[in-house]
Amino acid sequence: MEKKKIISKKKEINPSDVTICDATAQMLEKAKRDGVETAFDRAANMKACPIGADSACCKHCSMGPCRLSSKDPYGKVGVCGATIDTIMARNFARMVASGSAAHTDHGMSMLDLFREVVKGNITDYEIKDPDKLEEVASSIGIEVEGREINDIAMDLYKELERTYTQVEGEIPFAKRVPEKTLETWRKLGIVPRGAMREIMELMHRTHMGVDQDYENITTQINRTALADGWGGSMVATEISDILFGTPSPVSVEVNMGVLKEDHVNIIVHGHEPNLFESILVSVNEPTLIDAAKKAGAAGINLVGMCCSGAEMMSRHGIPHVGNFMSTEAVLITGAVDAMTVDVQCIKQGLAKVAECYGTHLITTNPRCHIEGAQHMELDEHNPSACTDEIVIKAISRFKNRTATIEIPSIKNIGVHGFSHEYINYMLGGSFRASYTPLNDNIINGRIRGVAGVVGCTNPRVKQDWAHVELVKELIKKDVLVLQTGCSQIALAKAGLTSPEAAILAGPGLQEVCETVGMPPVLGMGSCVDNSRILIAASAMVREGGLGHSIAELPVAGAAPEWMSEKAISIGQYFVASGVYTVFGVTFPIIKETKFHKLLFEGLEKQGLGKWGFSPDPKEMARMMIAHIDKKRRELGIDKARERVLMDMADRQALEA
Ligand code: NFS
Ligand code: SF4
Repeated sequence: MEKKKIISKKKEINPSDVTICDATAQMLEKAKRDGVETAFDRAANMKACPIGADSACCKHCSMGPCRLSSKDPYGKVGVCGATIDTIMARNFARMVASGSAAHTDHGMSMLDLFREVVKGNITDYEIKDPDKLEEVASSIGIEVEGREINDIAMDLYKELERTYTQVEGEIPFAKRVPEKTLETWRKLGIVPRGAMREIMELMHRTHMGVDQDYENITTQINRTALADGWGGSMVATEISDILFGTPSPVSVEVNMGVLKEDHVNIIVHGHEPNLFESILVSVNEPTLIDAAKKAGAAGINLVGMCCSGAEMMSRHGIPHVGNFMSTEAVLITGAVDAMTVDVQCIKQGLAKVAECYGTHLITTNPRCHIEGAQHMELDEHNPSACTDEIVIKAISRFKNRTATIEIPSIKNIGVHGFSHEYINYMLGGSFRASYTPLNDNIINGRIRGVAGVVGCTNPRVKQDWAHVELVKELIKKDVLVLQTGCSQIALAKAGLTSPEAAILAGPGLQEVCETVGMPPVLGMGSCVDNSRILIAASAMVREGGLGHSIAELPVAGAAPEWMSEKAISIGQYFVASGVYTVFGVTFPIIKETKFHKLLFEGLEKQGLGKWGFSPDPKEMARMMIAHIDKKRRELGIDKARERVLMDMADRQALEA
């Protein structure tokens, strides 16, 4: 019998269907001509596993793997007897453990660097922001008055090390948590000890045959997530500010048009700012600039990508070339001479694309090698050995460029770098820096509430679309938006990070933006910088008038195009901190199960926040605004808003 040959035809993508980023779409067209494949193509040809998407399978032991049914979740249990709630909670827990591990390990690398700088063993970096050092130190009870910077720094190091190693008792930054929120955590037993201990315990408890009560697993999920948000992530942000400077607003160019055909183009993509800081020194080295010119280049052009790019644009105004779903696309320009990557969100697919265009793809961190990429390790004791070499490689590729070059001529200018310190200063003025004006504007109703919109882009969603639609809707309804990471870049490309974008805001928010001269969307940096949002929220509580815990504030969070385990950990620490947090794309839990009800309703009853889900950004905005309005009602400030809006309508009618 003759077998019929089945030729599976590859699905072709239509670039304008998969992204609203015109530069990325242009590059996907070029990719077709060049015969190059990207994650967009692979997503179209890889059907997501429906059982995995619902988290209805377990492979924690070899009696399985066990598959349960999403249609009839309580119809079956695993070979060991594990129920659907146990299986989903364990899977979710491990996402949190991994995400929390990524952020805390990043934070620990920054802290290692800080220790060696303070001890004098590393001399290429220094304490750039002693004010921030003192502020962080005194926030956790370290005496700063009349003391040497180095002594304060050493004490700070010793304290912050506990964020990781603390065996019993609370991590240092628990001192920054609003009292009532902390009380709730203490009652629930979720104040984190050191991250190493929390992550270890969560991995232990989710091993086959240990914790088989989804409620009890969730307790440790919360504790581990909080060790990320108020632990590792916060350490990463604060130490990076101390070493490299606290951001303040700066005008920056974003998008692929920041590449320059006549320059040696170097992209830094990743998460840890130390390599980026050092390569910034290398590209300004006169001998290397000379070498570039000798090779026929007009100069060296250093640009950032993804999260470390978001930090560098906030701190130094370095141009930013794009977010997560543009990392392959940018190589297709043919104009990138070298791309360095360190850790996190680095697609293995980059190696293939880089090879097609002769771009040097260089890994620099011992934790992340990629088959097919060159590994050049960064040693902080002698960083220029690595970063100079990267520049030299890029120059040699420039000299021998063979790829056809096409750079989308799109650049968007916006203002970025709103640290919580700056928001304090900006709204309060230099004489009386405080959050009072923000709280006042919320209480009087000009600003309806505050939303954090953050997180990845994902080829399962039209790139940037959900971010942009959601944020437009929020600001239109007078919600001030705080942003980080890939989401911030999506809005920057859509032009919403410029002060002129205030005209897209509702009348109340518009008035505040125009008075202060700020955009309606405030970019705060990378994903670890979500900790800045936690601090801003705590400052709002302390300022008074908006309740006593984060859970009482008229705020909400969202990650409309999330993809990583880190995003789940972030979502969970916002929820545990008291924030209603809405995710898009898909949610890895079956609806109408007990575990789902706990995350989406139960946690709020315990005094924490809760999860929400919708793949539709308009619906997401509606859910967030409904929550904000509910909080306003509970605070008794709902009437003020009606009055202020009426006033404004009257004034506009008069002016007309
Ligand atoms: Ni954060 Fe997602 Fe990655 Fe940064 Fe971008 S994808 S969770 S935003 S680069 S970490
Ligand atoms: Fe199956 Fe239980 Fe083993 Fe998981 S732990 S694979 S549910 S037998």
